[in-house]
Amino acid sequence: MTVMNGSTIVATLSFAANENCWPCTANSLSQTVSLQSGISYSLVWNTAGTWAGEVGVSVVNSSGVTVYSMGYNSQALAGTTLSTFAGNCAISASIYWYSSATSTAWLSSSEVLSSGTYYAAQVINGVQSTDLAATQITIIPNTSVTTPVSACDSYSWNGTTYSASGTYTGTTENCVTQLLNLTITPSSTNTTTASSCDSYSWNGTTYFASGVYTGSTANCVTQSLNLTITPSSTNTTTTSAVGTYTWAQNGQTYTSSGVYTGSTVNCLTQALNLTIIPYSTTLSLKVFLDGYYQYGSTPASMVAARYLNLVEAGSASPGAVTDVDLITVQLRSATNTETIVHTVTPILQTNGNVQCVFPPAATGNSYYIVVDHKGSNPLWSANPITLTSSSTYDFTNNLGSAYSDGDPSLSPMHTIVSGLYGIWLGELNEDGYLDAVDYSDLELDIYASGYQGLYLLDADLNGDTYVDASDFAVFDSNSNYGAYEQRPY
Ligand SMILES: [Ca+2]
Ligand SMILES: [Ca+2]
Repeated sequence: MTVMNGSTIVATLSFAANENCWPCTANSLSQTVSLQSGISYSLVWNTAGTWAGEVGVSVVNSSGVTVYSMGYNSQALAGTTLSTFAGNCAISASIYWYSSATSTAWLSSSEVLSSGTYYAAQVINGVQSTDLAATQITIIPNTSVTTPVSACDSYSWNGTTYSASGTYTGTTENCVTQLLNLTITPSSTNTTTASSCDSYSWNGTTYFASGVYTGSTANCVTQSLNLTITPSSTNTTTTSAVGTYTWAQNGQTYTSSGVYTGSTVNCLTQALNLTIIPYSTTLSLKVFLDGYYQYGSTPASMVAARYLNLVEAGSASPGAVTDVDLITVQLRSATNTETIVHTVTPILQTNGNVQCVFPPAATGNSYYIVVDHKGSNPLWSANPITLTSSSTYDFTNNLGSAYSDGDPSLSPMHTIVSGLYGIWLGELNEDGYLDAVDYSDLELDIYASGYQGLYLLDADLNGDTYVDASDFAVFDSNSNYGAYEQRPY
């Protein structure tokens, strides 16, 4: 057999003749043929011999791979090209490392290299290059980069979810290993309980209703607000007191009227609507005007003269149906009767009562009580009276209650009916005497009443709103007595 490159015999495969065996496996010939890469070769069986099954062929490449096989009993193929091969065998390259340029033994593949110069040779198909390449080896120590991470409950890294704190190892690239220093913190809630009136501000938000509100989360702790809102309300206590008032709610003492605010508990504010009644000296008088007496009344009563006049005059606020008229009550010094210490102008009531309120300084002092009406002489108390904070004085049931200068011909008060005494009415010109001189004033009022429609006239001596002949009857009777002001000096 020959290995041909075209028509050129590259190699001749020969075998010893006359081998008489069957099969002759014990007499196999193995022959290596070197081929040039990049060129095709043909294996040619030139001439057959005597025996039908005289030869078998196996072609094995340098890598040990059988690339052609022909069994025995193939004599018919004699004289033919058995196979064509390409010389470009598969390259199997590797690097051998040497510790020096002159070393003949390469280093074991398990040799641990250190930084320095090594020499490398390439081996292809078992053929080593003749040159050794000096190669600078730099050993890079393994390093790691640790990434600290804090997470709530769990953390995913490189496709893995971690739920516990710890240090985890990730990939290594270029001698750098990634490490994860993981801190896992369980999520939790920090609840703040608050109660407020009307509204509550929390973390910049104002809430107006009760409820549970969620705030910000930091370090795996979520803030929560359990809020109770109560509407504000006020409980007002209304009361009055004389002089001062001490509010038990707060222990404070007040001396003037007003609305005061006390403490607030559970959104309920206490308030005090206080009326302070000033300290005073009260004198409860009883006095009658003779002309106004309603004959036969029981108990004795007077005409509501001022009220009736105001009603007749069309006043929208005529006062009370028990109002008789305004009178003047003076407190005069007991030692100097010309000195008027206090004066009030109360409204006389139909039953004769009249409330006089003097300043508190009047209490404890002694005064003459002087009562005057627009149609009468002043009526003096018989003696100075020492006032208390609440005094009474009755002119109506006792003649001796009025001052008398001792004139036996003139009683200081008019006996209206038995046991009932009153002020003489009819002194109209303010000269101190109730007499005929006053008649001209009466006539003027009769004219004013009848022709001018005027009311509240001084000469309405019986309180029926008009000044006419019926008032003259009172005047005529009283003027005959010649009443005058009886007073001490
Ligand atoms: Ca007079
Ligand atoms: Ca009258």
